[in-house]
Amino acid sequence: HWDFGGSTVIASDFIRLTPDSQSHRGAVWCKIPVRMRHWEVQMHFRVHGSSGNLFGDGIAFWYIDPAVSKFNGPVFGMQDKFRGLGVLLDTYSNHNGPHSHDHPYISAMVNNGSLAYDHDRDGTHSQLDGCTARFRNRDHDTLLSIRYVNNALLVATDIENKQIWQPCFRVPNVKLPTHFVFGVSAMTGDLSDNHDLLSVKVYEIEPKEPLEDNIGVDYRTIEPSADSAEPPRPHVDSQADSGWSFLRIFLLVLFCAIGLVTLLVLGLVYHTRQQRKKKRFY
Ligand SMILES: [Ca+2]
Repeated sequence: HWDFGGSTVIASDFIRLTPDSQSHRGAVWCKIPVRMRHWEVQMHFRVHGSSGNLFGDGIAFWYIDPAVSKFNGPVFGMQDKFRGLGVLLDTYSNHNGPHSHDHPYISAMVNNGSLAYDHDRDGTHSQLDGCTARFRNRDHDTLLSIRYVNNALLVATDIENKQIWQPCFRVPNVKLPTHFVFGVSAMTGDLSDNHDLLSVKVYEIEPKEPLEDNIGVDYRTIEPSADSAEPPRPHVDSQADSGWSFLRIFLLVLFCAIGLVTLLVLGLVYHTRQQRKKKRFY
């Protein structure tokens, strides 16, 4: 029922999505669409590496539309502008702005296919909510729970070896259709880590008080959407970036000017030679 791709290696008792080396993307995904309206996924994973403070990029859980979303891309191994839900376990802090938080950081993103994930800002513009969770290089089991019940998304961790689910965040009003697929992917870039998956357990949840669903609604056709917990803020390039952009524009203009002058000079030389040739003929 499961398929895999990229750098994924299947071992006897776990799946290695990426090895602890640069520029790898790996993924596993379930080929069977999820028919359940309310579910919980418990993911037993392990992120570990030899380096002390330089490691990345992270591992992610997905519930996505397999028709338009592909497991080979820059968002922790998923292509950008996916359709569905991503729960992103980001180990490396690319973002050093006023909205920086400690890493590893777990966040959720819901996308209808139109949003781009901003890797350089750790997705802080598009996340619904998030929490810091120190799951890396632990000697005991590390688990993640993703619950989607009554249109609410609840993400919890069990990473302190206490066998207790610690809530990470809860987001209400998350609209997701049925018949998407579950998947897990991971990515390394300049920095790396082993990203291992030990098990994925899927449970159907019977809500005590289910939502009053409209009769006749086709849950396959619901458009993925969610209310963001993050206050909207403009996307501003950092000073270093704008400085580089200015330098690039300046160089581009300079090269264009040099190119134009060279063309003019060559044109003039050619024109003068042609004139001389004509003079010789007559
Ligand atoms: Ca990051």
